[in-house]
Amino acid sequence: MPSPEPAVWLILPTYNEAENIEAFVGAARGHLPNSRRVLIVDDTSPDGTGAIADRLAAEYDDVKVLHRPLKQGLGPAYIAGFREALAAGAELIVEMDSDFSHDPAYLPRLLDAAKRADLVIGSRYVPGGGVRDWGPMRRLISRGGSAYARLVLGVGINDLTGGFKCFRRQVLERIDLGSIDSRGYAFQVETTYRAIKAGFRVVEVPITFRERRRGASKMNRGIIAEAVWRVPALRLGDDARGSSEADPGAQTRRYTF
Ligand SMILES: Nc1nc2c(ncn2[C@@H]2O[C@H](COP(=O)(O)OP(=O)(O)OP(=O)(O)O)[C@@H](O)[C@H]2O)c(=O)[nH]1
Ligand SMILES: [Mg+2]
Repeated sequence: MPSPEPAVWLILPTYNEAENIEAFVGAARGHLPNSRRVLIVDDTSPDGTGAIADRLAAEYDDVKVLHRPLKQGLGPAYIAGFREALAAGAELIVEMDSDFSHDPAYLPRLLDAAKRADLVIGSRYVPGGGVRDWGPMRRLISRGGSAYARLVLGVGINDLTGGFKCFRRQVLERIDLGSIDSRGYAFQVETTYRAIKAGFRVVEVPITFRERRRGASKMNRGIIAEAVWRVPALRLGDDARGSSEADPGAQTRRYTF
Protein backbone atom coordinates (compact mmCIF):
# COMPACT_ATOMS: atom_id res chain seq x y z
CA MET A 1 0.00 0.00 0.00
CA PRO A 2 1.37 3.51 -0.75
CA SER A 3 2.32 5.45 2.34
CA PRO A 4 -0.13 8.24 3.17
CA GLU A 5 0.78 11.75 1.99
CA PRO A 6 2.33 13.94 4.70
CA ALA A 7 0.30 16.84 6.03
CA VAL A 8 1.59 19.76 3.93
CA TRP A 9 0.87 23.34 4.93
CA LEU A 10 1.55 26.12 2.43
CA ILE A 11 1.92 29.50 4.15
CA LEU A 12 1.22 32.49 1.90
CA PRO A 13 1.99 35.95 3.27
CA THR A 14 0.03 38.68 1.53
CA TYR A 15 0.14 42.43 1.52
CA ASN A 16 -1.79 44.02 -1.33
CA GLU A 17 -2.00 40.92 -3.50
CA ALA A 18 -5.65 41.36 -4.55
CA GLU A 19 -4.67 40.96 -8.20
CA ASN A 20 -2.78 37.72 -7.55
CA ILE A 21 -4.16 35.81 -4.61
CA GLU A 22 -7.12 33.99 -6.19
CA ALA A 23 -5.21 32.75 -9.23
CA PHE A 24 -2.22 31.93 -7.08
CA VAL A 25 -4.15 29.85 -4.56
CA GLY A 26 -5.85 28.02 -7.45
CA ALA A 27 -2.51 27.21 -9.08
CA ALA A 28 -0.83 26.19 -5.81
CA ARG A 29 -3.68 23.86 -4.80
CA GLY A 30 -3.34 22.12 -8.15
CA HIS A 31 0.29 21.25 -7.41
CA LEU A 32 -0.17 20.02 -3.84
CA PRO A 33 -1.35 16.63 -2.56
CA ASN A 34 -4.85 16.19 -1.16
CA SER A 35 -3.34 16.29 2.33
CA ARG A 36 -2.70 20.03 1.85
CA ARG A 37 -3.70 23.09 3.82
CA VAL A 38 -3.18 26.59 2.43
CA LEU A 39 -2.87 29.33 5.04
CA ILE A 40 -3.01 32.92 3.82
CA VAL A 41 -1.49 35.37 6.30
CA ASP A 42 -2.82 38.82 5.46
CA ASP A 43 -1.73 41.96 7.29
CA THR A 44 -5.01 43.83 6.67
CA SER A 45 -4.08 44.76 3.09
CA PRO A 46 -5.73 48.06 2.12
CA ASP A 47 -6.54 46.64 -1.34
CA GLY A 48 -8.99 44.08 0.04
CA THR A 49 -6.81 40.95 -0.29
CA GLY A 50 -8.20 39.75 3.05
CA ALA A 51 -11.80 39.72 1.80
CA ILE A 52 -10.81 37.71 -1.28
CA ALA A 53 -8.93 35.31 0.98
CA ASP A 54 -12.03 34.91 3.16
CA ARG A 55 -14.10 34.09 0.08
CA LEU A 56 -11.55 31.45 -0.96
CA ALA A 57 -11.60 29.98 2.55
CA ALA A 58 -15.41 29.75 2.39
CA GLU A 59 -15.16 28.03 -0.99
CA TYR A 60 -12.39 25.51 -0.22
CA ASP A 61 -12.14 23.42 2.96
CA ASP A 62 -8.35 23.31 2.72
CA VAL A 63 -7.88 27.11 2.62
CA LYS A 64 -7.63 29.16 5.81
CA VAL A 65 -6.89 32.81 6.53
CA LEU A 66 -5.02 34.45 9.36
CA HIS A 67 -5.81 38.15 9.59
CA ARG A 68 -3.26 40.30 11.35
CA PRO A 69 -4.03 43.90 12.27
CA LEU A 70 -0.81 45.59 11.14
CA LYS A 71 1.78 45.29 8.39
CA GLN A 72 4.78 44.00 10.30
CA GLY A 73 6.90 42.50 7.54
CA LEU A 74 7.36 39.04 6.16
CA GLY A 75 9.12 37.48 9.18
CA PRO A 76 6.39 38.03 11.77
CA ALA A 77 3.72 36.97 9.25
CA TYR A 78 5.56 33.71 8.56
CA ILE A 79 6.15 33.03 12.24
CA ALA A 80 2.43 33.42 12.96
CA GLY A 81 1.65 31.07 10.07
CA PHE A 82 4.26 28.52 11.15
CA ARG A 83 2.85 28.45 14.68
CA GLU A 84 -0.65 27.79 13.40
CA ALA A 85 0.59 25.03 11.09
CA LEU A 86 2.62 23.34 13.85
CA ALA A 87 -0.30 23.49 16.29
CA ALA A 88 -2.51 21.79 13.69
CA GLY A 89 -0.05 18.92 13.15
CA ALA A 90 1.65 19.97 9.91
CA GLU A 91 4.53 17.68 8.89
CA LEU A 92 5.90 19.77 6.01
CA ILE A 93 5.58 23.56 6.01
CA VAL A 94 6.17 25.43 2.76
CA GLU A 95 6.71 29.19 2.44
CA MET A 96 6.56 31.09 -0.83
CA ASP A 97 5.66 34.51 -2.26
CA SER A 98 2.06 34.92 -3.40
CA ASP A 99 2.88 37.05 -6.44
CA PHE A 100 3.89 34.31 -8.95
CA SER A 101 7.59 35.09 -8.56
CA HIS A 102 7.79 31.54 -7.21
CA ASP A 103 6.15 29.22 -9.71
CA PRO A 104 3.70 26.80 -8.03
CA ALA A 105 4.75 24.18 -10.60
CA TYR A 106 7.95 23.73 -8.55
CA LEU A 107 6.04 22.62 -5.47
CA PRO A 108 6.26 18.87 -6.26
CA ARG A 109 10.04 19.26 -6.72
CA LEU A 110 10.43 20.78 -3.26
CA LEU A 111 8.16 18.22 -1.64
CA ASP A 112 10.02 15.37 -3.29
CA ALA A 113 13.38 16.69 -2.08
CA ALA A 114 11.91 16.97 1.43
CA LYS A 115 11.81 13.16 1.56
CA ARG A 116 15.59 13.30 1.86
CA ALA A 117 16.16 16.62 3.61
CA ASP A 118 14.99 18.61 6.61
CA LEU A 119 14.97 21.96 4.83
CA VAL A 120 14.65 22.35 1.07
CA ILE A 121 15.47 25.69 -0.54
CA GLY A 122 14.16 26.63 -3.97
CA SER A 123 17.42 28.07 -5.23
CA ARG A 124 18.17 30.58 -7.98
CA TYR A 125 21.89 30.13 -7.61
CA VAL A 126 22.53 26.44 -8.26
CA PRO A 127 22.93 24.91 -11.75
CA GLY A 128 19.55 24.87 -13.46
CA GLY A 129 18.22 27.76 -11.40
CA GLY A 130 18.04 31.43 -12.33
CA VAL A 131 16.21 34.73 -12.47
CA ARG A 132 14.10 36.05 -15.31
CA ASP A 133 13.09 39.65 -16.02
CA TRP A 134 15.41 41.39 -13.55
CA GLY A 135 17.67 44.25 -14.59
CA PRO A 136 21.40 44.22 -13.83
CA MET A 137 21.02 46.24 -10.60
CA ARG A 138 18.45 43.94 -9.02
CA ARG A 139 20.52 40.90 -10.04
CA LEU A 140 23.61 42.40 -8.48
CA ILE A 141 21.84 43.18 -5.19
CA SER A 142 20.40 39.68 -4.94
CA ARG A 143 23.50 37.75 -5.96
CA GLY A 144 25.72 40.03 -3.93
CA GLY A 145 23.44 39.61 -0.90
CA SER A 146 23.57 35.84 -1.03
CA ALA A 147 27.35 35.83 -1.59
CA TYR A 148 27.85 38.26 1.29
CA ALA A 149 25.76 36.17 3.66
CA ARG A 150 27.46 32.94 2.58
CA LEU A 151 30.88 34.43 3.17
CA VAL A 152 30.11 36.06 6.51
CA LEU A 153 28.28 33.02 7.86
CA GLY A 154 30.66 30.46 6.39
CA VAL A 155 27.93 28.17 5.08
CA GLY A 156 27.75 26.31 1.77
CA ILE A 157 24.31 27.48 0.69
CA ASN A 158 24.12 29.45 -2.56
CA ASP A 159 20.71 31.11 -2.16
CA LEU A 160 20.35 32.37 1.39
CA THR A 161 17.85 35.16 0.77
CA GLY A 162 15.24 33.34 -1.31
CA GLY A 163 11.80 32.78 0.19
CA PHE A 164 10.66 29.51 -1.42
CA LYS A 165 11.39 26.87 1.19
CA CYS A 166 10.02 23.66 2.64
CA PHE A 167 10.67 22.87 6.31
CA ARG A 168 10.15 19.61 8.13
CA ARG A 169 8.22 20.43 11.28
CA GLN A 170 11.16 19.34 13.46
CA VAL A 171 13.20 22.23 12.06
CA LEU A 172 10.65 24.88 13.02
CA GLU A 173 10.25 23.27 16.44
CA ARG A 174 13.98 23.45 17.05
CA ILE A 175 14.97 26.90 15.78
CA ASP A 176 13.17 28.90 18.48
CA LEU A 177 10.81 31.01 16.37
CA GLY A 178 10.09 33.28 19.35
CA SER A 179 13.61 34.67 19.28
CA ILE A 180 13.65 35.64 15.58
CA ASP A 181 13.21 39.36 15.04
CA SER A 182 14.20 39.62 11.35
CA ARG A 183 11.52 40.90 9.03
CA GLY A 184 12.71 40.84 5.43
CA TYR A 185 15.47 38.98 3.59
CA ALA A 186 17.27 38.59 6.90
CA PHE A 187 14.44 36.33 8.02
CA GLN A 188 15.25 33.91 5.21
CA VAL A 189 18.96 34.00 6.02
CA GLU A 190 18.33 33.50 9.73
CA THR A 191 15.98 30.53 9.45
CA THR A 192 18.36 28.69 7.12
CA TYR A 193 21.40 29.53 9.25
CA ARG A 194 19.72 28.31 12.42
CA ALA A 195 18.69 25.08 10.69
CA ILE A 196 22.28 24.44 9.58
CA LYS A 197 23.67 25.26 13.03
CA ALA A 198 21.17 22.88 14.62
CA GLY A 199 22.56 20.09 12.43
CA PHE A 200 19.66 19.69 10.01
CA ARG A 201 20.19 18.56 6.44
CA VAL A 202 19.62 21.50 4.09
CA VAL A 203 19.48 21.03 0.30
CA GLU A 204 18.93 23.38 -2.64
CA VAL A 205 16.82 22.51 -5.66
CA PRO A 206 16.90 24.76 -8.77
CA ILE A 207 14.09 27.20 -9.47
CA THR A 208 13.72 30.07 -11.91
CA PHE A 209 12.45 33.20 -10.21
CA ARG A 210 10.44 35.66 -12.26
CA GLU A 211 9.35 39.23 -11.65
CA ARG A 212 5.83 39.65 -10.33
CA ARG A 213 3.24 40.15 -13.10
CA ARG A 214 0.81 42.27 -11.11
CA GLY A 215 0.82 44.40 -7.99
CA ALA A 216 3.64 46.36 -6.39
CA SER A 217 6.89 45.23 -4.80
CA LYS A 218 7.32 45.71 -1.07
CA MET A 219 11.09 45.57 -1.21
CA ASN A 220 12.71 48.72 0.15
CA ARG A 221 16.07 49.96 1.33
CA GLY A 222 15.21 49.21 4.95
CA ILE A 223 14.78 45.51 4.14
CA ILE A 224 18.19 45.42 2.45
CA ALA A 225 19.84 47.39 5.26
CA GLU A 226 18.38 44.99 7.82
CA ALA A 227 19.96 42.05 6.02
CA VAL A 228 23.32 43.82 5.78
CA TRP A 229 23.65 44.38 9.53
CA ARG A 230 21.87 41.30 10.76
CA VAL A 231 24.05 38.81 8.94
CA PRO A 232 27.24 39.62 10.88
CA ALA A 233 25.12 39.91 14.03
CA LEU A 234 23.97 36.34 13.49
CA ARG A 235 27.53 35.19 13.14
CA LEU A 236 28.68 37.03 16.23
CA GLY A 237 25.74 35.82 18.26
CA ASP A 238 24.88 39.31 19.49
CA ASP A 239 21.57 39.38 17.73
CA ALA A 240 19.10 41.09 20.05
CA ARG A 241 16.52 38.45 20.90
CA GLY A 242 14.23 40.43 23.17
CA SER A 243 11.21 38.19 22.79
CA SER A 244 13.07 35.03 23.86
CA GLU A 245 12.85 36.20 27.46
CA ALA A 246 9.14 35.45 27.37
CA ASP A 247 9.82 31.84 26.41
CA PRO A 248 10.95 29.76 29.41
CA GLY A 249 12.43 27.07 27.16
CA ALA A 250 14.39 29.54 25.08
CA GLN A 251 17.46 29.56 27.25
CA THR A 252 18.21 25.90 26.72
CA ARG A 253 17.46 26.06 23.02
CA ARG A 254 19.44 29.22 22.38
CA TYR A 255 22.15 28.79 19.80
CA THR A 256 25.69 29.84 20.29
CA PHE A 257 26.57 30.97 16.79
N1 LIG B 1 1.59 39.40 5.55
C1 LIG B 1 2.56 40.13 4.96
N2 LIG B 1 2.98 39.79 3.72
C2 LIG B 1 3.96 40.54 3.15
C3 LIG B 1 4.54 41.65 3.80
N3 LIG B 1 5.49 42.18 2.96
C4 LIG B 1 5.48 41.42 1.84
N4 LIG B 1 4.55 40.43 1.95
C5 LIG B 1 4.25 39.37 0.99
O1 LIG B 1 5.42 38.60 0.85
C6 LIG B 1 5.62 38.16 -0.47
C7 LIG B 1 6.92 38.73 -1.02
O2 LIG B 1 6.86 40.14 -1.04
P1 LIG B 1 7.19 41.07 -2.32
O3 LIG B 1 6.51 42.37 -2.23
O4 LIG B 1 6.98 40.30 -3.55
O5 LIG B 1 8.61 41.38 -2.03
P2 LIG B 1 9.77 40.94 -2.87
O6 LIG B 1 9.49 39.59 -3.44
O7 LIG B 1 10.90 41.13 -1.97
O8 LIG B 1 9.79 42.08 -3.97
P3 LIG B 1 9.45 41.95 -5.55
O9 LIG B 1 9.97 40.64 -5.98
O10 LIG B 1 10.14 43.13 -6.12
O11 LIG B 1 7.98 42.03 -5.75
C8 LIG B 1 4.40 38.63 -1.24
O12 LIG B 1 3.45 37.60 -1.25
C9 LIG B 1 3.94 39.82 -0.42
O13 LIG B 1 2.57 40.10 -0.57
C10 LIG B 1 4.07 41.99 5.10
O14 LIG B 1 4.51 42.93 5.75
N5 LIG B 1 3.09 41.19 5.64
MG1 LIG C 1 7.98 39.37 -4.98
